[in-house]
Amino acid sequence: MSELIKIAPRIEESKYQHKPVVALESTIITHGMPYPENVETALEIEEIIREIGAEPATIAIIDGKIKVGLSRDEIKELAETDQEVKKVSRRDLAWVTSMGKYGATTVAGTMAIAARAGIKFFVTGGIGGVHRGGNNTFDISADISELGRTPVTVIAAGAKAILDLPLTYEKLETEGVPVIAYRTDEIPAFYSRISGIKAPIRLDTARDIAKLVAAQESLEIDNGILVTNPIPEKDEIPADEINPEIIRAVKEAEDKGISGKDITPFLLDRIKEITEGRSLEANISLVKNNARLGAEVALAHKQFLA
Ligand code: PSU
Ligand code: MN
Repeated sequence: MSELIKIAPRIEESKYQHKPVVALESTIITHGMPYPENVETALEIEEIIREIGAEPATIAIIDGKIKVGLSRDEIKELAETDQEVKKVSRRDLAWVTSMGKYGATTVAGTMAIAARAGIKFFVTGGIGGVHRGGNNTFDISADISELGRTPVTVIAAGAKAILDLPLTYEKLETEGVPVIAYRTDEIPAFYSRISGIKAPIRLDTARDIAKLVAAQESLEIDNGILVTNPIPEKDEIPADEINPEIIRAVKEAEDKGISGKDITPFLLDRIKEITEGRSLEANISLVKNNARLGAEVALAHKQFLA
């Protein structure tokens, strides 16, 4: 493996002992949530994964080295450093490592590294997708093409509601990505449990999801799988409440000329302000919920290993 990738000894040890490892991204820490909720949440989701019996591996770039399995101190360092921390997608990996900079990996960036480190499961909040108006701007997250090319199973609360969800799921279909909805007939929409989009595949147990992952492996279909897990009911923001706020934030981004990789962090932050923190609470709740399911699936997958 590349000398630019440093795998923590506890992760190597877990792999050696066939203990399941669950990857975690770091853009959600540096660009997705404010301080100190970002650090608290990052550490809490690691705990949730450990309690279920899997090993968490948060991935980020520190001083030009890609670290798989950050320590608690490194997670704090990433959130607290005075250095600029780049948002790192697949295209940025070579640049940020070669310049010796700090970087937080997105879903696409994390998947690319997880696959190289032999990690098969990855938990996040929501994936990127086709932005609203993306049919004109071509702003389609690299998360989509990564799912189309890298064999990692991503557990998320769906694509983020700030996106054009129907177009996002069309693209995922084109990329050949199995999209599973957990215990629901509709794909969830991040802050809310429903999207109006019928789930292509509904599965009701972690075991059935793990079995699908094993079948995909057996067939050597080497692209990603997306598991969508609805936010817990008590923390849901119903679609008709959050949608007008999203439309407002998208309009503001347009007026300010914000585009490219800055748009997702801008929208998440504005929606948090507009909803007076309610969207942040929802985001924290859904990531924890995904951590639980992701660890359960990773554990269940063990029984299907040849
Ligand atoms: N999900 C969250 N918060 C986030 C993100 C996802 O709950 O901050 C990040 C992920 O890292 C995702 C990225 O990969 O936003 C998508 O950005 P873009 O649309 O620029 O590809
Ligand atoms: Mn983009």
